Order: sequence, then structure tokens, then C-alpha cells
Amino acid sequence: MDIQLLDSAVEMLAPCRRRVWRLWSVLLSVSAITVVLLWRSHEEVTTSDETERDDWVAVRLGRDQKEYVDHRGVHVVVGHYMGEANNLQNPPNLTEELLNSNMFDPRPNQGKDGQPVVIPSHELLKMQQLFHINRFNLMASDRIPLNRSLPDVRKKRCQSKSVNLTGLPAATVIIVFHNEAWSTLLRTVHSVVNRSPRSLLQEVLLVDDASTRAFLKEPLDQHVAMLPVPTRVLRTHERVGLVRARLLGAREARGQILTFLDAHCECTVGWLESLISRVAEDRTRVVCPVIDIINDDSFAYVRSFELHWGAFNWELHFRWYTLGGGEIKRRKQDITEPFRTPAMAGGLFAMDKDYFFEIGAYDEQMEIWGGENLELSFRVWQCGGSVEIAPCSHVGHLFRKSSPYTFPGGVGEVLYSNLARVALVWMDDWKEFYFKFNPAAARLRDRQSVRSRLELRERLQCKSFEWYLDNVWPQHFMPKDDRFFGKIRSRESGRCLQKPVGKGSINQPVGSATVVTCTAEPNLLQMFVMSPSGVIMTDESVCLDAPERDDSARQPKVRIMACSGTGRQKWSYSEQTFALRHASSGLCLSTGPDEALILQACSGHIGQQWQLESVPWK
Ligand SMILES: [Mn+2]
Repeated sequence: MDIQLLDSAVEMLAPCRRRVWRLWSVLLSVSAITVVLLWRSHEEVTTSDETERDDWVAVRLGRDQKEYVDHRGVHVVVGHYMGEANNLQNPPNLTEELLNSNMFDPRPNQGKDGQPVVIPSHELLKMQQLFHINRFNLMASDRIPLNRSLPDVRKKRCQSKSVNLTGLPAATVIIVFHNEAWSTLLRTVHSVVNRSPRSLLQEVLLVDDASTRAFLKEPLDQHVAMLPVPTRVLRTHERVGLVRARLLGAREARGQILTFLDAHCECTVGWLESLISRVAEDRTRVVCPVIDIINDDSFAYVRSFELHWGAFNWELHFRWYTLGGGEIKRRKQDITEPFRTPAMAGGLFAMDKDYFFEIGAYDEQMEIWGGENLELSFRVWQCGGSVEIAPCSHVGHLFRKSSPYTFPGGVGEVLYSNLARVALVWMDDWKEFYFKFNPAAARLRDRQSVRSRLELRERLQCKSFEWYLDNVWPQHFMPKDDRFFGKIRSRESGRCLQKPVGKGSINQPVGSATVVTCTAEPNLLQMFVMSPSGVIMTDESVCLDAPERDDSARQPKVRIMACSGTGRQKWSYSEQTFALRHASSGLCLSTGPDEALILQACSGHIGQQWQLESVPWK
């Protein structure tokens, strides 16, 4: 409000005094920018000092970066479903006229080389209002040219490794959108056109899923007609959702390779050849790029980590977790080699067109968005294909903190129906585990007709979900018949081990291991899995750990931390003495002075006695 008043005061001043004001504001902005830049470069230095691994370190680590990346574990939420679809606390005055106007206003150097855009202070109010339209900084996006430059964020070995393009099949790039901003949509398209070898790019297909914005109609058709690569806009007559819109694009595609992108991406050099060459070698590979981060406030391009793969938690929400041990070892031999991933984020991947249809394309009964990435991941793996991440292919994706989309029928209903379908078709016994602990999905279970998908699974003679867990994701933290699943209760106090509620990042709960009052109803917070190799773990890939060295602290504290596959997270349990012994130190899990747990020399004392109470999970 103050800024607006100041602005109108300036307008009333005489021309010469206005010039003085302008000069002052220019000087002020310049110094503000300098301070920001100095602060940023300082932060970059301090952050990179804190880590030994350069793998996930961002090119430019902004303040917001912490929300996405940390030392280990899960840090990026690729799904948009975490946001309540229409949770506008102070709905700004967004008129139809404003929504339908294209405010694209490029300034030559804004966002250059992936740099952040700085909005001058007198425009902040307008900026905040516009933010609500797409849930990202539309004003910043609209100032960046469609062909902005980006850094080559690939590893040096990727940059020097040349891909032989001769004989490689060409791709149709399919981009589905619904009321996307002009600048983000077309920057996606221009980055594809500018940074793909022409011989590998057959065409671009834009699928408009019933957008209502005026500028996405005629003006879009006219713009794409001028592009040097054949580009078509396909339009659905009514809102059909991501899955059916992608299917429409896939059926129309003329290229041999389907490459799906979200409508707010930016491709970097080398992105396409690294994907296509893998599919050309083996048509059953589904290949994903490394997904970098376009900051939703500043539009800075931030390099993401390469040492994570995709998986899911007990609620079937997609997550990034630290790569499994075997893959890390294999990767050390050649960091440019693609690595397998249990699941894909879903927005960005390439696969052979014929293979896509042979293995059942998409489940057309899935509505709008969500769960289709797990469905495709399970199906590809269980039916003989593979899903992998190509580290030499980097594509930036605009991550938002909430979803701008409307979900007809409500976000929960749509998502849980889709996930119920995934569970019913692909997860065998583990569907019971999912429904047991996710009542919102269980309520929708009987409404799903999945016969045709089960027939598909039969026809393709796909493997079991147990095979998938054992072979594709051996580090998983799901319950299984060969392992304990249930509560860990102190025989001294009768209390139960509970997962911390404090979160080290968006998703992964880390903190002290504590015991609290046991709940009567099965409660996921108090459920733990103990694998045959002695790892005590729970949802979100966190494990019982004792990071303090035995000699430095007399009574090392026990913590719950990201599972690492190291010996420090191994325990053994004795049904005779009820002791939980920490393998690497030989000490025993003991109740401490308060709720927290510690390690102590094993004495058989009642404070070291634990009851492992199995809970049926299917
Ligand atoms: Mn997206």
C-alpha cells in the first residue's frame, strides 16, 4: 500500500523533480541488486563448503533452494497435489480481462544464462497479484525472452562425450497444457526448438486441454506457425485431464520416439540426444532426464542433484530418495551412464512410440492428474521394460508450492481414485496394505472398474509386485512376509517407538528416536519394519540410526535419519533377552532419562527390553 501511495505522489511532482526521483530510485535499485548479488555469491561459497559431494550442488544456490535440496534423502516434491487446489486465502482481484491478457514483455538481458529476475520494489504489489494466476511469478517470467540462454549444467564428461546422431530415430515432443502462461509455455517450446538437434526433432505437439485464456487460441496458432520445426496445436473439446490429453498427442505423433514434457520446462543443451540414444539401443527403456529447478519466484535455473532416484512412500506419493547402494557403485565407474529408477516423476520422459502402445499406453480411466506416473513405472518394470534416468540430460522444470489447477470433483477424490486403480491393478498383496492405512483411497476402492487393465497385465504376462520390490527396489521400506512389521514397545514403560514429527526437509521426518504412548488403532507413525539384514526403517525411507561415535559420547543418542544402507543402521534383535543391539557399536537400545533413546552397554536391564509386536498388514 505504501508503495502505491509513493508512486502516485511521484506522479504529481513537477517533471524536473520527477527526474531527480527517478535517478534516486535507479540508484536505490542498483545498490539493492548489488547487495543481493553479494549476498548470493557469499551464500554459494558457504554452502558448497558444507558438502563433500558436488553432485547435487546447484549452480546458483538461492535461499529457496533449501526447500528442494539437502544433503540426503527426499527433497523435491514433483507432484503438485500437495497444494489445496483452490486455497486462496486472500483472493486477489483477478478479472476476466486480466486473466485473458497476455502480459509478455521481454527485456533482452532478463533471466540471461538462467540468472534470477529481480523485480523493482515499486512493482512488487502488482507482482504479488499476478503471482496468483499461475502460482508462480508471472511478472518475472513475462520479462524473460522466449529464447533465453541457459548454462550447460552437465558434468564435464557428459559435455565431452559426443553422441553419434546418425541413424537415431526422431522424436515428437508432446506438451499438454491447461491455461498455461504464454511465456512459460512458449519458453518450453523455444528451448526444445533451440536445443534439440534438428535431425532428432520430428515435430512438436501442443495439446490444449480446454484452456479458456484468449491468448492460447488464435495467437498461439499464429505464433507456432512461424517456428522452424513443424508444430501443431491439438485441442480437446472439454477438459479431459493429463492422461487422456497425452494419449491424444501420442496417437497423433509422427515421430518414432514420444517425448513428454510439462508446459513449464526449459531444456538445456544435450537433453534430447541423451534420451533418444538410450531408447534407440533398447526400445523397452523409458528414459527420464535429470529434472533441474526453475525457481517459481525468480525463474533462476538451478541445477539439481544427480544422486537420487524416484520411488514412493506408504501413501503412494512420489518421492526422491538417495540412490540404492548397488546403483551408486555402478555409477562410480562412469558417471555419464544412465541409472535405473524404481519410479519416475512422470512429467518428463522419452519412450518408443510402438512400445508405449504395446504395453498399454495409459490407463484411460485415470482422471486429470496424479498416480499415472506410478502406474506407468510399475507397468514398465513388471512387464519387462525398465525406467532410467540419463544424467547427461538436464531439463529445468518450474516447481510450484501449490497447484493452480482446478480439479473437477476435488483434488482428493481424483488423486485417490487414480491411486486406488494403481494399487488394484499392480500391487497384489500390497494393495491391502495401502487401503488398510489410507482410508480415503479405500472408500473409492469398490467404485473402480479395472478389469481391462487386469486383462492387460495378464496378456503381457507381467511379473508380480513382490518381484518388483525385490529386484527393482531392494532398499524399499514396505512390509513383507520375510520381515517384521509392527510396533516396537518398551517393556519398561509400555510406550512405543514413534517416528519424529519434525521434518528435516519437506518430506523426510528426522530427529531423535523417542517413545510415546502407544495408540490403540494401528498408526503409521508407530509402525516400523525390520528387514532380515537388521535395518529398522519406516515410511519415507528413514531408519533407526546412531550417528554419534561411541567414544565421544558416553551415551550416544539414537536418531531417526535418512536410510543410508550403511552398517551404522544395522541392529539385531534377541527374542530371548528382548535386546535390540546396535551392530557396529555392540551397544544396546535403551530408554534414556526422558523420552529420548540412547545406546548403552548391554546389561539385560528392563530399560533395554523391547517387544516387537507384529501388526497384520494385508
Ligand atoms: Mn509441472
